[in-house]
Amino acid sequence: MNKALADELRPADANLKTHHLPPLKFDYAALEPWIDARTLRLHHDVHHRVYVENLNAALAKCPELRVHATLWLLQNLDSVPEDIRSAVHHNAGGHANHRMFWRSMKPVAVNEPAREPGGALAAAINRDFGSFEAFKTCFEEAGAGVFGSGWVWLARPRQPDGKLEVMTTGGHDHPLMVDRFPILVNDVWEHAYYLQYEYRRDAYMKAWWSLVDWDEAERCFDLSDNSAVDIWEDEGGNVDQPGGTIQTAMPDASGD
Ligand code: MN3
Repeated sequence: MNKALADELRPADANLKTHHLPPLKFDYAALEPWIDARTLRLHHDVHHRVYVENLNAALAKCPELRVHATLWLLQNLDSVPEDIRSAVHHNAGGHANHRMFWRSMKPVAVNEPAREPGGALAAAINRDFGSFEAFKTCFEEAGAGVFGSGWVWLARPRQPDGKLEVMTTGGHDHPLMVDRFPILVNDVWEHAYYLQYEYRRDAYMKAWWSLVDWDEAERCFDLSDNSAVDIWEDEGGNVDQPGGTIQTAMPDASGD
């Protein structure tokens, strides 16, 4: 989305901007058996919702920041007052990362063959990792090596012709905070897998390949250069329009 269109889509009173929990594109049970319905429901309806609510609560104290998307906030934390900086950092990151995580997956059709990337992304993976299998091993090892809570990403440096990289972030930090465009992400916080896989993060990560939406990853790869920087700054501002919140009767829980 270009800047002019993004501005046009903003609410007339920009100060009324509120962050919203985006609905899932699929049913809670649609990712079974790889991610079970209970895990998905709690993860989306409780964990992600709490990040959104806490972000809005923090920003209520600083209305001038309510014109900005989550990715802008994460890249401009110096502009956030110190008393809410930590809350904005954690919750804007939690919101932005989960939004991308849900879009990174889609249900598997009956008898669907194993998924692989295509197009320019497949060529870049082969060029920069040697093969798709080598990339997957690299990604799984990086995810297994995250100490505590964090995320594993396929990303690309924010420079012309930057090579693909596997990287990890702690907490809810985002690749753009270290000048990387994100292409694919997996959540390796325990809340993403513990109910189903217990301590076996490696089994969860291997199962997760079945769910990857490579069309979405290819879309992100196409955006991974500086000519698309406005789009990245607006992601999170205009994709979470009002009306997307799923009403649930889940008990309150902490963000973690
Ligand atoms: Mn999570």
